[in-house]
Amino acid sequence: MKITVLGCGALGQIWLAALDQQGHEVQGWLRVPQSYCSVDVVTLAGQTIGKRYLANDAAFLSESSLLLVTLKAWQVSEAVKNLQPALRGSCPILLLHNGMGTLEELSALQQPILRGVTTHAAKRDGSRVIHVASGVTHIGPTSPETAEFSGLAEMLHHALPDVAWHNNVASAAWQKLAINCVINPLAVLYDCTNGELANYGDEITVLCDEIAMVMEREGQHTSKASLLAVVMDVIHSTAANTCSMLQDIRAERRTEIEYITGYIIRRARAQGLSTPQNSRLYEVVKRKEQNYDRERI
Ligand code: KPL
Repeated sequence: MKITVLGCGALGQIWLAALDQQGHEVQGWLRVPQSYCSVDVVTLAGQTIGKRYLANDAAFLSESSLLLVTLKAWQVSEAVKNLQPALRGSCPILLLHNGMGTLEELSALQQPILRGVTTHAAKRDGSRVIHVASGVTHIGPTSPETAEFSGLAEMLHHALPDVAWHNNVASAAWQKLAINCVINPLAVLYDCTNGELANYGDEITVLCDEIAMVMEREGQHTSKASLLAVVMDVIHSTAANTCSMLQDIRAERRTEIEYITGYIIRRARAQGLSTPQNSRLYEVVKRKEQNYDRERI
C-alpha cells in the first residue's frame, strides 16, 4: 500500500519505519519541503533503524491510499487543508494526535476522515527517537460513510500492534482527552513526572469532577468516580514518563493546550458549565508559553 505520513516527529518516524518493515511503500511529508526525510529510531526490541525515505513527492501523494497524520494537534488542519487538493477524493485521512477540535476545523473536507487515539510513547534523545512504551491504537470512523475503512486497522496492526477498530472511537478519544486534561497541565504546573502527580489527589479529584460533568453533557458515558480511577491508573502505569506537554514546555515548543484543556473549556462554555480548575491550569500553561524566548517558538 502507498502511504504518506504527514509529520516526521517521534510518532511519525516510528510509523514510517514500522510500515516500511511490513513492505508498504512510504513517504514522509515535512512542513519545510525536502526530498528525503531521515528516520533514526530505536524500536521497542532495541533495534536501531536509520533510514532515509522519500519526502514531499507530489506524485506519490496523489497515488497514496492513506494519509497518516502524526502532527501535533495545532498543526493538523492547516497542513491537511494544504495537501487536500492533491489527494484522491477517496483517500482516507487518519488523524492521530492528542486532544480534540481538529475534526470541527476539517469538517468541509471531501476526503473520509478517521480518528485515532494511541498510547504508544516515544521520546527524543538528541536526533534519535526512542520508542519507550508499547501501546494500543484505537481507530474508527467520524461518520457512517467512513466505517468502510475498518480493514485499515488490520493492516496497521501488522505494522505497529496493537491496533483495534472501534465504531465508537469518539468515546476512546474523550477518555484520552480527559486523561490528558488532568495529567498534562498538572505535570507542567508541578514540573514533575506523571507518577509524582499521585501526590496531588485533591486537585486531580476536582479536575475529574469538572471533566466528567462536561463529558456527561456531551453524551459520553462516564462518572466522576470512574474517570478518577482511569486517571489514577494511567498515572501509575506511566509513572516514569515526562508527559508530552511538559516535554514541549521544557523545549519551549508550542503545546497542545488549546486542543486539550482549551477544548474542554470551550465545550463547557457551550453547555453553560463552569470549569474553574481547568481554566486555572489553562492559564498556567498559556503563561509559560508566552514567556518563551520569542525566537524559538
Ligand atoms: O498521552 C500522554 C502524554 O504524555 O501526552 C499521557 C497519557 C499523559 C502519558 O504521558
